[in-house]
Amino acid sequence: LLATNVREASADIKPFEEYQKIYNDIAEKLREEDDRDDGSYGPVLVRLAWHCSGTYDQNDPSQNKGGSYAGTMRFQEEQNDPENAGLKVAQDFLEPFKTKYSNLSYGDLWTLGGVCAIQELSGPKIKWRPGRKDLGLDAVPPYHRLPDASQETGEYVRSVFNGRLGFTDQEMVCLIGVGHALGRCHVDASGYDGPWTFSPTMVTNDFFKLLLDEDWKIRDWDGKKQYTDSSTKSLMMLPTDMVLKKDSKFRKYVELYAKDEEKCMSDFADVFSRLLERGIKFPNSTKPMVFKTLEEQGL
Ligand code: ZEM
Repeated sequence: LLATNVREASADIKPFEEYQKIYNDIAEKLREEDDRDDGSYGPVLVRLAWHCSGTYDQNDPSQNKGGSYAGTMRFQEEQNDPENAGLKVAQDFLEPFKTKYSNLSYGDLWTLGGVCAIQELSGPKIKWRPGRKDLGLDAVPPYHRLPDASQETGEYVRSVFNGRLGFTDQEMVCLIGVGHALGRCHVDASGYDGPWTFSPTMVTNDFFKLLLDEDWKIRDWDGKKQYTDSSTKSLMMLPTDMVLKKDSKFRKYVELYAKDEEKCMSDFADVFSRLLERGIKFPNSTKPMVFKTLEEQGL
C-alpha cells in the first residue's frame, strides 16, 4: 500500500478491559433485542462494518480515500449512497454506545460492532485494533465504490475487491461467501429479497455448499434479477454471488471452502480483520485485541 493512502490511528487508546466492556454491552443488546428479521441484529451490524470499510480505494491519493477510519457514514451524504440503503438500522442500534463511551469514534464503534456480531453468531475470533478518528464531511468517499450486486462478471467483482481493496481472488471469495451466510436481502432496502442460507443468524460455510449443490434458476418475479434454489425456492443468490460459481478461478475456492469449514473460518477471521483496517496505520504500541464472547465469560 502507498504511504499516502493511509491514515494514522491514534495511540491514545483505552486499556483492553474497556473495549471488552463495550463488546459486552453490544453483545448483551444483541441478545436482548430480537425484533428483527430472523431474530438478530447481528447480520446488519456485520454489513455496516463491511460497508464502512469497503469504500477504501488503494489507488486514491486524495482525502476521499474511504475506509472505516473517518466514521463518515454518520453523514446523510454517505447514507444516501444507494448501496447503503437499510444500514441506518445498524447505526441506530449502536448509537447508545457512542453516547455512553464518549471518546469512542464511529469507526471504532462500527467495526467493533461487526466483530462482536461475528463472534456472538458462533463465528471465529476476529482480531481488532482501536484508534480511528471521526473526520468531517470532506472525508465522505464518492459513490460507486461499494459493489453493485447486479453486475455478473468476474472482471467487475475483481475491480472492487482486487482493484480498490487489494484482496486476492481467494480472499474475496472467502469474504463474500461467509458474509452472505448471514442475514437476508430486503425489498425495501436493496430491492432484492430473501436469505442465502437456512441459518442466517449463524456464521457457517453453508453459502459455499448451497452455491455448489443447489440448482440455481433466475427467479420469476417482477423484482430485480436474482436467483432462487429449485428445491425449496426459499433461498437466493445475487448475480455477483453466481459469479463465484461461474468463474473457474473463483470456483476452486468455493469448492475448497465448501469442503473445509475450519480453513474457511480461519481464513475469514484473518481477511475480515484486515478489511476493517484498510487504509489505516496503527502505532506499534497498539496490539491486536481478541475479545471473549459472553458465553466464554459465563455472562
Ligand atoms: Zn453483502 N449484500 N454484498 N456482503 N451483506 C447484502 C446483504 C448483506 C453485496 C450486496 O450487494 C448485498 C459482502 C459482499 C457483498 C452482508 C455482508 C457482506 C445485500 C442485501 C446486498 C444487495 C441488503 C438489503 O437488502 O438489506 C455485494 C454485491 C457484495 C460483493 C460482491 C461482504 C464482503 C460481506 C461481509 C463480509 C450481510 C451480513 C448482509 C445481510 C444484512 C442484513 O440486513 O441481513
